[in-house]
Amino acid sequence: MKILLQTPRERAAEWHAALAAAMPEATVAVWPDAPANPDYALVWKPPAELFVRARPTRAIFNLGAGVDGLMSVPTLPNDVPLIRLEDAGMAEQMADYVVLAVLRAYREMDVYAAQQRAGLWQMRPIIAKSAFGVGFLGFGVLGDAVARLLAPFGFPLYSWSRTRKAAPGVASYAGLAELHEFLAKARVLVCLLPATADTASLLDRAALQTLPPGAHLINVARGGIVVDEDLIAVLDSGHLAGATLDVFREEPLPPEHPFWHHPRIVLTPHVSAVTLVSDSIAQIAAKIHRLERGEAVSGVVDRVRGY
Ligand code: NDP
Ligand code: OXD
Repeated sequence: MKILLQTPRERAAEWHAALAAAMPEATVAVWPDAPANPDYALVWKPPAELFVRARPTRAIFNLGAGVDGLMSVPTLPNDVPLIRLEDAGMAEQMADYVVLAVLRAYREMDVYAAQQRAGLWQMRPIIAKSAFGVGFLGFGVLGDAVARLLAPFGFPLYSWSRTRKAAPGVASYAGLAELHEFLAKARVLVCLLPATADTASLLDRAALQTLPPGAHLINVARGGIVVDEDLIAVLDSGHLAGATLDVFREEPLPPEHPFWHHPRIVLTPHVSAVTLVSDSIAQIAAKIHRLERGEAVSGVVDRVRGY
């Protein structure tokens, strides 16, 4: 079996070693080496040239949960299944990150930090948890896992997805017709949607203004879901209390971007859930073995929906 591996260059040796150990029966080529017809390709944001030189015959594995960086490659073969990572150690990281951000918003830690810098000793009234709903915009593998970790803290939980969900303790909203009703409940909005044609710029001024006054946005999905200027306008107007941003339209975030120094924005460099090599390879190797036995696998991307 021939496998083509393409990863960020600095981690190629680590990926190669893990794959070779998990699949000793395979011959692994590391991009830019490229066998013409590998059985499988494991890729992350591949260059267009890759699929010109090497056309996988059995499946293409995306070394991440979001497939936007793969779906946008113009040479992507349309007759081979695309399979994405599902959790693979990312859900726990994402849950830690989001729970921290929700609690920081609820306990107004950024307000206290500003008061500290101003030498101000001033108590703020406690906020009733019943008035502090947390809404998950996107409730798939990661949204569901984050909600489970957040549940014991006692905030009302809401989800919005394409199809209706039945997670215990989480009120489900589905489809565009229910989006604004959902947004009005979310004192904290956690964005965990994939980047698709349908979700591009979904969080514009109208959507952000539908959030309750004092709301907080946590975007850990993709930057293109948020309209940057609209977010800044809604923060500056005081309608939104803050935003925690891990993802951006352009990454790295350009030095001149106003997000960097906005007093109500906390940002991190796309680290809320990093791809773990050993978990990811274990998941992919298990799926390859299933495919080789003629069995179905989960995580196959629906190309029409885009995720
Ligand atoms: P899933 O595919 O499991 O979940 C996606 C969710 O979004 C589903 O609930 C889906 O609804 C919903 N959705 C998609 N399109 C629409 C739409 N048009 N309208 C309403 N709901 C929609 O993905 P994951 O949970 O695994 O990952 C989510 C995203 O997180 C990834 O696509 C990626 O972009 C991002 N990510 C970011 C990371 C980081 O480090 N910042 C790390 C990993 C992922 P339904 O369930 O009904 O299909
Ligand atoms: C992913 C990511 O989609 O790292 O997995 O953003």
